[in-house]
Amino acid sequence: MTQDNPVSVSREGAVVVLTMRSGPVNALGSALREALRAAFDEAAADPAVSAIVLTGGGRMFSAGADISEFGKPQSGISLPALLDRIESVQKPVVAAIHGNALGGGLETALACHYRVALPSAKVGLPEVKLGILPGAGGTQRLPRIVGPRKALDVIVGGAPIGAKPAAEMGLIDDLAPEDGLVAHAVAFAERVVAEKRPLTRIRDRDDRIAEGRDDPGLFDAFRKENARKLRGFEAPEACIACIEAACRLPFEQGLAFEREQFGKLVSGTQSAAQRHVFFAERQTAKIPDVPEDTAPRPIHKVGVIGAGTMGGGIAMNFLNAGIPVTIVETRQDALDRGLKTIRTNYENTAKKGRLKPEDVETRMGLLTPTLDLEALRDCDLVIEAVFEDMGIKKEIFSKLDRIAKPGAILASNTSYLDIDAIAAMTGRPGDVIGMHFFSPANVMRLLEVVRGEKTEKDVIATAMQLGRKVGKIAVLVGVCHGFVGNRMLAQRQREANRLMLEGVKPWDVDRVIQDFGLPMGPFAMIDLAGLDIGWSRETNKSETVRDLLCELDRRGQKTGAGFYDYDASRKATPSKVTEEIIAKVSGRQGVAQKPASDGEILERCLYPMVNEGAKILEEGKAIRASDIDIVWINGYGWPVYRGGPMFWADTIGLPKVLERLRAYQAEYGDDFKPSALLERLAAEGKGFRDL
Ligand code: 3H9
Repeated sequence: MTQDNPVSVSREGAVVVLTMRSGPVNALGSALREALRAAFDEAAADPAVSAIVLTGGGRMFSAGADISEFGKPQSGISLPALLDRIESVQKPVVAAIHGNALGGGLETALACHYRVALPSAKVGLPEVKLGILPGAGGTQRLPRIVGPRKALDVIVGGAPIGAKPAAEMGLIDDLAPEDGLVAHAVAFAERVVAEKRPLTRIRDRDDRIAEGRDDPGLFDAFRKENARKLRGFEAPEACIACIEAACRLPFEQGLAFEREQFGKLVSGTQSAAQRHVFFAERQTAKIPDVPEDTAPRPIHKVGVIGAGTMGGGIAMNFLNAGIPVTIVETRQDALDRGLKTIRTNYENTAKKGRLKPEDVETRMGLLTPTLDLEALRDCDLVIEAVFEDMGIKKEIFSKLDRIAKPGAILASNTSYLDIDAIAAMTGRPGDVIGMHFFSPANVMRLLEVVRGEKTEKDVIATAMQLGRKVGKIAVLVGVCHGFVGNRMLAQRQREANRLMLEGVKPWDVDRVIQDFGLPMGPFAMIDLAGLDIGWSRETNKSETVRDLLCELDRRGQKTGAGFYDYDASRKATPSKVTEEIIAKVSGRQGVAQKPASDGEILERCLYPMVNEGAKILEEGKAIRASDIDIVWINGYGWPVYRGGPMFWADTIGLPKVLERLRAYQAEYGDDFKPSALLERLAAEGKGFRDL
């Protein structure tokens, strides 16, 4: 075998050990598949070989099919055909699993006759998260070994499971000591040979799938239970149908059904979108002018200024990761309230069984509350999270400049304001950065890291890595009003408002946006956030619908009414009062009343966002279009199966988006003026994907 062979072969007595060695995750690309076929053929034909152990080199067994090959013409043996070959070998084949066996990786292990794993290993079928289903027999073999009920959880849920619970389910035959996987698997194989155990092929089992035949209602019950979570996605239903087929059809027919469903999904838009998101998430970590080996600054202690909703949520991220936090407030009652909220959050998590009761105390023990800004002296990172007032922020940063130790990173959680102006209040603008968390900050995955004009590269590297460490997806953005997410959101909110004044009901706008797949529409979102953000009776002249609603104390969900009326369980119903106010305001402003179709509502709300995204790219405020997609998916709940606004625009075709923007520009003016980048890409027949 040549040195480049992605399968290395060694012998332990009469047992052959085949080790996959391909890239960081042993993705089962064509070269690896071909090499495996050759190695299995050779070992099967060699009379001196009594059994075969298949294992992975490097960090894991295998992360599955090579996702980057989807959508391209297939070369070499297909994965299902390879697995057929492995399963039909007339000698025991034992998979030895460490790290991960995911997707096609686990399917490969399921085609082996036995599976041995390290207790630390994880196995799973996460294909559904890529908009596909396990297409190499996973939907047919897994139910035959764990039963359809558990198979539904594993395949439709997509979350990996630890080797120990997998062993309890019968998915893993034996657990090996952490330091001796291959030796253990070889001994296991030798035992199987010595005991002359018959070859066990999962395809031949049907005891576990009887459960699905006896109780076919279990599938509909599962559909019902998960309807809300699965809304809009195509792959989960196909997964369920395949598991149903596994219970109903002979193995080969079930496989054929799976193959057909897989083919439909893999060539569809949803899967393309979800695969785009997979790679886009990983791209966010790559910053062209900040080398990957840039040494981050050590962060052992974090300071948070402000114990309100944002400050408390931000602090929790670090406490969860075991990093001590000093939290500062100006008043004792505010500090007490903030601490109480954090504790209640932890206690509620513990009540749900997702946190051990003793961990509540461990985490609270890492938190130091204080009214004294000077207490931030020994922090490596300080995050300011007070309300959005430039004057106050400037004052805080000039104080921090005096207090913080040299080299400490000074961050602002501002969601709109100019980081450069804030940095200019210090004698160390290179240490200043934006870290914009999204509410609730302990839950939402997005972190916009805002790079100022003078921010040092190691400060950027630190913020990005720390974000990942606390479980966020960090996206680097530039300084501009609202950064990437809120800057684009403002476009949608403006157009939603215009539609409303033209007589389209807020609930109709919300319905269209929700049907598109976002968790809520623009008006429901304002009701949730509170209509009175930035409003005060004294300063507002009562001209907008929002002002008038606030004056009636309709300030959103928290007051039981906003654009909608809310009952005690916060269920929203359309409001006559709101309708009257809208009619009054639009009459006063002389806005022509005009109905809009659902299609028009969608275009008018979302195309200006795409256009703004293009401007953001033009101005270099985001590194790549896919970063914008990640912001919208993780910060605002953009449906992952639509791949983010920029990917979505590509699926529509930029010439069409451009044509509609021009039409709306002719009617409504330059709010719809297409960006130069959009014009150029459309003219060149390109998409954002080509940038
Ligand atoms: C499947 O199996 C279909 C079959 O059922 C049917 C076929 C017919 N392919 O995530 P990381 C890259 S579908 C290609 O940073 P970690 C990744 O992009 C597959 N590339 O590492 C990255 O590249 P770069 C079902 C892949 O340690 C590098 O490897 N399987 C694949 O944080 C390192 O990855 C899955 O959905 C792949 N399958 O996490 C599992 N996987 O360095 C997908 C990774 O250029 N993978 N790459 O940025 C994962 O969830 C994580 O990679 C894993 C490791 C947890 C394994």
